[in-house]
Amino acid sequence: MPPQDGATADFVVVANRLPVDSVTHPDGSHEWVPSPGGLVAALSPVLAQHHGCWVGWPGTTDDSLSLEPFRTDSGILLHPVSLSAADYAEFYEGFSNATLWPLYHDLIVQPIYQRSWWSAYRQVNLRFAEEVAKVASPHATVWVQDYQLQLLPGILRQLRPDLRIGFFLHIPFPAADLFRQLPWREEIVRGLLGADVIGFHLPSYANNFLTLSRQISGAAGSHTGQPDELTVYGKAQIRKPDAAIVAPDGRRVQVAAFPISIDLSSLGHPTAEDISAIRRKLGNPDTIMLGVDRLDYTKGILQRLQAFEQLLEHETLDPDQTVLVQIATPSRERIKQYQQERARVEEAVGRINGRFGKLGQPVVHYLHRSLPKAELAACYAAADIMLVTAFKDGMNLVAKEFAAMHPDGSGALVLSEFAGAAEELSHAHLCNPHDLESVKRAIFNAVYSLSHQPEDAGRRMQALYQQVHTHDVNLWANSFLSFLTDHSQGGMS
Ligand code: GDG
Repeated sequence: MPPQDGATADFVVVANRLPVDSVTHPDGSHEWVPSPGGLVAALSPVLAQHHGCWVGWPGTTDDSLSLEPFRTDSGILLHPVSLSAADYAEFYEGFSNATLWPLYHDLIVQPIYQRSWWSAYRQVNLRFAEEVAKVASPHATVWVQDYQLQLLPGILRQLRPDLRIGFFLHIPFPAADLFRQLPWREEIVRGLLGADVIGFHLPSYANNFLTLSRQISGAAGSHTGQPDELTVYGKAQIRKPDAAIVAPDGRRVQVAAFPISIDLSSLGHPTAEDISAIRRKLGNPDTIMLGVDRLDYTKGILQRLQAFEQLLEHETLDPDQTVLVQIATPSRERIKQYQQERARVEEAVGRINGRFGKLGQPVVHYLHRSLPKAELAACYAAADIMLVTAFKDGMNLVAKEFAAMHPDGSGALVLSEFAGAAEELSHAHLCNPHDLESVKRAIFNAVYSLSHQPEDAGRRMQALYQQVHTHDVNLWANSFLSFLTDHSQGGMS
């Protein structure tokens, strides 16, 4: 039962991270500063309307900091869950990011299966569930986010059967044959089946989950509907029957696809002067290429650099007239594979600049840090060609952000077929990142279309812009929440 004291909420979002950053001032005082991302922007109206609460870890293992719940200026209750340094190492870096992340991204690196990490994952999921159970009003709607919290729906269903529970996975869901490697596969599937609705970016991920839950005995009962009848909400307007699974407790669990998108209004509005300032700083080359990624082995940064290097080597690209800006945001830096990836990327950047740069004129501008939002927006707007070459990516918001910053049809997008975004952004220059020739061909085609087929290039970019303009993150959030309302018993009205 919910507690009788303290603030409770009709709508609760649960994510690994709270949307805040910890800031310690020079005088030693401390405050939490909101860090609004697309998800917060999309959910803020619903959170504000329903006196909503966001439950999550505030991003620090410093246990001297106050972890009391607090309200943002817009009235959203932020409810911190603490993680110790050991939780961070085992639950976050271990099970979430060295077991599940590589397994769900098709084994680009080998997942590590370690029992102590699994135990930490269970304990942290339990702790999150207990916090949600405290803050959720009777019959509240709870929306659980992502792979770090897959056991939470099942635990919460037992603690609070009155709740309406939705789950959304932000990363791909792998083929059943890969997932079945996981020693704790039944527990994860059962955890997810605690939800009323399980949402994925793409129908193919949803189908993988349906196939898996059919194969794992004891995890799920019978199925209704055909996976190939899945509707993509927020994309198709027609509602076909969806696939549902009958959970072991007899509830029907709906499985559907909701492709996430971006908040166009919060992207920033660089001026013509901002854009020319960036082009000037880069030496006013004919072509600016741009990569923006967390430094993650799934993103294909090294392959993109290799393709760029070979195009310079074969004189397809002119090093005096082309630059590549690679922004690589630091990520999961204590995990070995991330350290290896960084070393390889930085070695390639050094080599390419050593081979093709001149004094004061590098061909690759590499930043290993996070840029302020306004500067990132100006980079998107200044870039001619965006390079997104992920080996596997749930969606990839960077591709959509680039398209959103080119409403006039300027620029071109090179996009991996293995990024979820490729389904909607089919007017991009698609490539297979596992095949260097394919990446080179897509980059060449993008350069060629800008210089020799401007009308075709303009038509492509305008189609990309239209897609993201008409399918934003609000459509995603509203589609999920109204589907959840239609397919469950309890929850807010
Ligand atoms: C996961 C899934 C799925 C990047 N550098 C800077 C910066 N960013 C922002 C981008 C973009 C976000 O980070 C990255 O989002 P992605 O979608 O590209 O990738 P993941 O972080 O892997 O996200 C992914 C997503 O969840 C949502 O469901 O699309 O597939 O892996 O918004 O703009 N922002 C700032 N400075 C930077 O230097 N300010």
